[in-house]
Amino acid sequence: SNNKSDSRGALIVLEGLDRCGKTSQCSRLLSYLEELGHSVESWRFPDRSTGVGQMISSYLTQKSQLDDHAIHLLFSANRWEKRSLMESKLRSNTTLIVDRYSFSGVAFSSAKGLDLDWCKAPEAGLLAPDLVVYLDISPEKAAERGGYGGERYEQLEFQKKVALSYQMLRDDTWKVIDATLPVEDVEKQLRQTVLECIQICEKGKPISELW
Ligand code: FDM
Repeated sequence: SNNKSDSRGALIVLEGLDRCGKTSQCSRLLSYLEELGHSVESWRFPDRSTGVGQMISSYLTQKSQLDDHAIHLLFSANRWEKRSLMESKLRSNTTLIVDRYSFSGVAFSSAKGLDLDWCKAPEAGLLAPDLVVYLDISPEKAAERGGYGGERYEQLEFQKKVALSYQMLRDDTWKVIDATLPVEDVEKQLRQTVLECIQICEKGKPISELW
């Protein structure tokens, strides 16, 4: 329907390997949408500010060890604890730009060898993104950009496995952007597809759930 009360914000997710440029594109996109007068917020997962998020952060910075399944479920719990806030933001017409989501959860854990379906299961029932943008870069090129910060997963061999996992998850609803293009070109493509997505959500596209 075109009822104005059905209008809602869009759930936009950016995914990609470490050093693909996601985080800077998220902040550029945020400023752009704000300038256009949209109500918009920038989120990221893991959200390290919560109790669960602090456990995740300590794991990523190698201050603690956890079983692969256990950390997987913590990443998922970290999304579940934000689910209701996420839904109310969308329903009150705020667009969310999210740096990593369930696809990171599945890609990183399955890259360790965990079963893909097992990895997907705890994500079922979380809000489905209206748009997933994959910033595409090879693990080798990403590593050349330097600045791997020494967190647990920031190693070329592991990133190669993550890239393969992302390939399995990708479907034709994802918007793939070549992340090796100049920043402004990536930004331009991103803006266009995001504006289209926001328009569809404004027209009352129903909220749906994974998977
Ligand atoms: N990561 C991120 C996961 O392993 N599972 C998840 O569910 C999410 C959201 O955490 F290496 C990994 C991906 C990355 C690390 O992410 C921290 P940021 O974007 O560097 O904070």
